[in-house]
Amino acid sequence: MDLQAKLAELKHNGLKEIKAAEGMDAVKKIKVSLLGKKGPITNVLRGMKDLAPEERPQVGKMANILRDELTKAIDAKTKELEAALLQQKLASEAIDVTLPGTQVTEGNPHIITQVITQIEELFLGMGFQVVDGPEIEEDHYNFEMLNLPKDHPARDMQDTFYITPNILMRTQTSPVQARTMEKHDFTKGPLKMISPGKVYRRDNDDATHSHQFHQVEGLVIDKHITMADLKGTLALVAQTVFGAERKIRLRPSYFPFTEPSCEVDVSCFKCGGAGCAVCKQTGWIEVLGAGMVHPNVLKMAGVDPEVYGGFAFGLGPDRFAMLKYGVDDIRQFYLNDVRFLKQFAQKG
Ligand code: 2NL
Repeated sequence: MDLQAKLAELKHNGLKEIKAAEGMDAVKKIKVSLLGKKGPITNVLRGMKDLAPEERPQVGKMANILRDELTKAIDAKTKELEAALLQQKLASEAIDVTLPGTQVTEGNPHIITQVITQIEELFLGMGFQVVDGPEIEEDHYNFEMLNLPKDHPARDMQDTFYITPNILMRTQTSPVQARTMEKHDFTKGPLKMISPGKVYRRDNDDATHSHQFHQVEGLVIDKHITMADLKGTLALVAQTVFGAERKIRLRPSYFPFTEPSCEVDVSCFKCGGAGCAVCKQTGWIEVLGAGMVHPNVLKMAGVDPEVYGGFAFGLGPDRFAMLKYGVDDIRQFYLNDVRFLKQFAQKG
């Protein structure tokens, strides 16, 4: 067979082989076998020395053309296979956006947090500041500055977690108010604040007692503050939490840090005041304690009781939440049982 016929056959078979190749590896093998150093084209080019000199350019040209043709065919096949592989990959990795998503469990604010937030928003709207403070307190701020000296019998009313003789877990959030009052510059204007937070008592836990619970205390100090300011403010608290129709009434009481002091009842949100099981047939529910700031408390914070006066109150968000949502055991708030907590998820 002459060389030209051999080259034609090489072309025919080579193209056929390339066309039939079934994968990248096969193409690579074919490339080596056809175009490599030991391949037939190299062989032809090597055999040129045996040809007559006039034949050489012609055969050389044909061999080069054939090599280019086969190279092109291999490149085209490679591209074709790559495209097919990419299609395969895209198909296998495709995301079906119509499939339902994985359900993510959503949390909700704790019911106590919800009550506190509601009260905070009311007071922020009236220009009060919301102030935080330490839960581990000094005896001085927790008791002394609130008119409860070391030998005061009222200290027995509050069994306290002591850390050292002078450091304790705060039993109320009033120390935050004492700290703020002490720092306040009254030449710049009145002090209007609330201090929400967690407080601690040495108590045995039962349905109505918890060694940890919450308090929101409020304090206003200015010239010419009266008990009418107190009553108006607390009526808004009662109406915000228990409903716009609520009324409040004040009964005389005693706290060491206020004088006069009072306990505050809200008209029953269940029966509207007619008498039912919730209000024990009285029409009223006790919800907080309050009073006019004791002159000793003002003095100890460096405020002149001859010029300034104010009102203060303390309320329990735990008690508010129990009343409002009919929770009969305060311990529910601290068990973190999701089945309990998620009942209070706000919809939307
Ligand atoms: C309650 C109700 C109350 C206060 C807290 C207070 C704070 C300062 C000055 C005066 Cl800095 N008073 N707080 C006042 C009255 C009641 O809490 O049942 N407490 C045992």
